[in-house]
Amino acid sequence: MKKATELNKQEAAAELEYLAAEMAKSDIAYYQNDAPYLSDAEYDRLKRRNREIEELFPDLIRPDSPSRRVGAAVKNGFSKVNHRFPMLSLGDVFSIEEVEDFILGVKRFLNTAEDIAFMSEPKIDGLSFSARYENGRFVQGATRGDGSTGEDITENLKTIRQLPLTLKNAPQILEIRGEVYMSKEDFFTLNEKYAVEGKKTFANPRNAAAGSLRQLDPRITAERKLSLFAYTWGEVSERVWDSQEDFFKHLKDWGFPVNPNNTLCRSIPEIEKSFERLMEIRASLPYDIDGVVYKVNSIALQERLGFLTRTPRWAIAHKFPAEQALTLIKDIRIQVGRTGALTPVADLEPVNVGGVIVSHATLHNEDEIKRKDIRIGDTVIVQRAGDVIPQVVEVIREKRPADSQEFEFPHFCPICGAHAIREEDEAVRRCTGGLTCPAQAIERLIHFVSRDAFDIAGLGQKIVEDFYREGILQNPADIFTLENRNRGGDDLFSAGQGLHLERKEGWGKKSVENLFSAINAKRIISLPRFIYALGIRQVGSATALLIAKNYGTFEHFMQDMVNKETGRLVSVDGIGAAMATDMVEFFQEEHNIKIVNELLQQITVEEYADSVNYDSPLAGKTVVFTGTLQKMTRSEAKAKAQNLGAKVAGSVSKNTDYVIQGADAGSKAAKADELGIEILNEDKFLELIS
Ligand code: 0OW
Repeated sequence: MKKATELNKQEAAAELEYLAAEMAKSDIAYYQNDAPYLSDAEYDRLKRRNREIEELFPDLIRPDSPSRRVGAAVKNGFSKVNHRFPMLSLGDVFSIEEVEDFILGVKRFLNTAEDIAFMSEPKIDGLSFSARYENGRFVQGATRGDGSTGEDITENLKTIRQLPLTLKNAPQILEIRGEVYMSKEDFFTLNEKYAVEGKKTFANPRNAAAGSLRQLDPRITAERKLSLFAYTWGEVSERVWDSQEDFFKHLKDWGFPVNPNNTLCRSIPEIEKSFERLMEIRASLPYDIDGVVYKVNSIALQERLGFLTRTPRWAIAHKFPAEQALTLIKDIRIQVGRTGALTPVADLEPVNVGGVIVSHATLHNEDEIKRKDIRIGDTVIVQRAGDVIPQVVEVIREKRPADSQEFEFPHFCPICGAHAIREEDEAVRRCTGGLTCPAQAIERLIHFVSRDAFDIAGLGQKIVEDFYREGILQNPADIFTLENRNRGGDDLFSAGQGLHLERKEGWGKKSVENLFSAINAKRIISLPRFIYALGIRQVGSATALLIAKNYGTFEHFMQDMVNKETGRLVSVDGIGAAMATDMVEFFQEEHNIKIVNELLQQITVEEYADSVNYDSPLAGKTVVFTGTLQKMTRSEAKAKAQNLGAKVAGSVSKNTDYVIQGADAGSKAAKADELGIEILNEDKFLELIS
């Protein structure tokens, strides 16, 4: 074998091509069939030879070279990636009956009685990723984030040997999605190493994988052993597969690891069998799974079924039963949330539940405590289902100490002392202190900076509590004036009064600067996030998304709320009258308006990109369907109308705008005639929505 220094350019290029092919072959053999084609020593020898030649001929470095896998460290924070197609989540079910309901729902939506094939896939408990390839080369990697926007982890994904850097015979644009995970063995080894080094260990493989993938320095990611399975796609210039099963074949041809337990099921018994089998082998699998994902196999049917707000209608996650354990209740505390709700929490004797140490469990509310008669000193069964917070299932009466007392639920707020009252129809007891209650103000601030809201790194619970108690942060608007106030404002005379955080205990110039740059990085925010961040009662991130979709801008939304205009709001499927009342009430409070207006001075709330296109002839209209449609089912038609901003009503009334009449129309058409409401036949409807 010639020395690298003796090679000419042509020989070097040829040998680099050979080395890349050998190492890629070895990667695929190792990861797909668990049959290493080369020993680690031989693989490392090829890698070394490859690096030697590349150092002599840097312009010959190939895109699929292993030396491309470890890049430079990212500076401060990841840049954002907007997903062309949202990275969806999955609805959860916990029993085979619910799976049957799901399948019935699919059949009903498609108005078919024939059996539908489903792909059954182990639900890998890791971190979702997206890998974008252009002209067969890996160009960008991203995390799921909030489903619409993720973090750019291109450099980190490259360090995972199982991720092909180049693809043969792939569509010009191809986005592959899947799950990055850390195997149980690699997790155990890493934690052992960290324990010996006195470093913080990870609670479970998923946290270890997430922590490793979201490292700013890819060299650290490279040290952690990460793996991946591919299981779906995002943007694709030409979809060359027509089923999930066919897609898995393409994935394997391209060199992606595909889970060997994926199974095509043609009936409910087969689905049930696949679930039982995965439950049996779960403990012996080299990676964590927390359930089974069932997907309609045919892509054509998937496209007809479409999506709900955040989840597909054609897939469901069947979660494994929760893990349980016995332990002791040492104390019962009352937490006060940002809406003033008093939530009882049990402090437990720490116990291992399904591999995770649990030391707190929620007791939900006072009715739950009474119903289960839970007392301090009781021995109880606790259970943990996935990442849901642990809960107390029941008390073991025989182990109750003789002197145990019933728990008295307080009628005053333990934080501010204000009276805590229960509305007659509510299970929850709320503090009446409002924003003067520190707990609510603090919880509101913590919610405001949390991951699905402003996601301000560096403003964690402890800092928010400190800054609140010291009067540095009283409400969300104060976050964005912090830097200015730290300096002492712009006008000279107040300069002396600056906060000078850098002089505070535990702070320095650098950490204060990092905090300000983290805050400044979030002065532009998406509309759903901003609405969610306000912490309006009952408005979670899914509802915030619906509002964004239907209002397009914050001003539109706020205007209607201030004017108590709830027409558009209640016309949105998924927003009820009670929710609308809470939203209107929020904007009737002067204090909230003041904070919102101060915030809008400091930040920019983006217009919602794909809000309901208001030029669609159905936007804001109320439609009623009657009779049988020929070209699609009633459910498909309803979903299409809703996606165009229409409200679909069940019966004809004076505020119906259109009646869409299929074959054999009934009384609704007659009523429409009577009220002079426009009647469209199916073709006219299709014309309108195309
Ligand atoms: N965790 C998984 C898994 C899977 C996507 C496609 C459309 C919606 C879900 O193993 N095997 N298949 C999918 O299919 N998703 C999965 O995980 C998702 C990602 C985010 C939430 C779920 O964990």
